[in-house]
Amino acid sequence: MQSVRSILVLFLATATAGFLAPDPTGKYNVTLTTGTLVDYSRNDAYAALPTPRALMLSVFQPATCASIVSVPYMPDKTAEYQGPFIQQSFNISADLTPLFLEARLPVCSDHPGSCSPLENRPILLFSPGYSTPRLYYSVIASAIASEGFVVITIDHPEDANIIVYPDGHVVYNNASILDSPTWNDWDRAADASFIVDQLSNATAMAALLPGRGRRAFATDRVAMLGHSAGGVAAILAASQDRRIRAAANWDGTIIGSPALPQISQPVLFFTHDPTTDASWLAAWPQLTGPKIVLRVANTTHQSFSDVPSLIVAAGLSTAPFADVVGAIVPARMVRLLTAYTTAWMDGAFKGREAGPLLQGKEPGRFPEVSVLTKENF
Ligand SMILES: *[C@@H]1O[C@H](CO)[C@@H](O)[C@H](O)[C@H]1NC(C)=O
Ligand SMILES: *[C@@H]1O[C@H](CO)[C@@H](O)[C@H](O)[C@H]1NC(C)=O
Ligand SMILES: *[C@@H]1O[C@H](CO)[C@@H](O)[C@H](O)[C@H]1NC(C)=O
Ligand SMILES: *[C@@H]1O[C@H](CO)[C@@H](O)[C@H](O)[C@H]1NC(C)=O
Ligand SMILES: CC(=O)N[C@H]1CO[C@H](CO)[C@@H](O)[C@@H]1O
Repeated sequence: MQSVRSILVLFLATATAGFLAPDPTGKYNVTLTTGTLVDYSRNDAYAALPTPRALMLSVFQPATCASIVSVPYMPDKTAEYQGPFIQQSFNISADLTPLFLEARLPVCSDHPGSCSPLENRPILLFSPGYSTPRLYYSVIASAIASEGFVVITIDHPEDANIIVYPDGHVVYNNASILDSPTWNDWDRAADASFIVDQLSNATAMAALLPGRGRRAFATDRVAMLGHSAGGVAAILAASQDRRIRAAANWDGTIIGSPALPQISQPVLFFTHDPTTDASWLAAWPQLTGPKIVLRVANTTHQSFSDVPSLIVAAGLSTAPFADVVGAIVPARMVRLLTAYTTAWMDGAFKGREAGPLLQGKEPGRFPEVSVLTKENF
């Protein structure tokens, strides 16, 4: 791993000015607003003291903007925590702290008058992997938002390994979540339902999105997706809340036995693996709507986050990290995740199951994607 060490030394020497994460790939610009929604009706099951569940959110809205600014990709406190955490978790010789400290995200300037978010767009909730902050999915969320969707990424308290709130206080992961046979996934699903409730609460939306005014969002086109445990949470949320009209699970094994009820909403699965996840096969009969399992060649479980995109944006190669992040070109991964996920959600909202891409009518567009199983459409 000498190569990684020398790359990082070079990186540290050159990256002090910061680097810009990739622009959103779609037809619109994207605004970013971060803030908190607090559910006073539910305490955190894993907080040491009774604490109402406080969800830290990033809201990405498609927009037309006069200018773009760059904002920190994550707070310094988060970056300084993530570097050593990832180094240890994946046993790599590189400490990625500088990568996270120097990364910046291109978003619309929120200067009044220079930016108009689009109205009446469908809304996608995004739930991260176990212990993973929502901030690791901002590039992907921007790409999806730039196709005309409002995307809301969620930090689930006591689950994300670190959450920094606007007032500066920090909440860390409580590993006893893993002692529960269903992890935190039902709490995550309840978080999603709470957010849908709040979307139709004009007061709550005015506090979360001050520039938007005192207006509720329509909740007739809401769906949920997520990575890993977040993908499982999306399915559970759809099972308990009919307002969530479709789900997408990016590489999330259903751990434990969450007693899945029948689910009629469309469910899309992405896997890095050449075989279909055994836990998905077990859940398959419960899914009575359109369902599909797609495999992406040359990926790993960690390909479904921004980390590979950041490595490339910093001018580095993902090759030394291929064991961890996969060999697929990160920009390609973002494009295909965006294309299939938005096609799936669009299909669900329009009442037909899928557009041409998912019906296999665009062969050659993404040859690295193969259909492992498909039913009911
Ligand atoms: C973790 O969760 C357990 C179970 O709810 C709780 O008893 C404990 O106090 C929590 N630990 C911390 C550090 O918050
Ligand atoms: C971590 O990586 C080093 C160097 O590649 C290796 O020697 C060691 O066995 C690894 N440790 C674990 C726990 O995998
Ligand atoms: C709407 O949001 C406000 C501010 O968060 C809150 O005080 C109020 O109770 C909410 N109303 C409903 C019906 O949930
Ligand atoms: C996977 O990566 C290898 C090596 O880079 C490449 O030759 C191959 O074409 C890729 N497979 C697909 C399906 O893209
Ligand atoms: C579609 C759109 O609004 N594109 C704009 C995004 O922002 C850049 C920089 O301000 C503009 O040049 C684009 O026209």
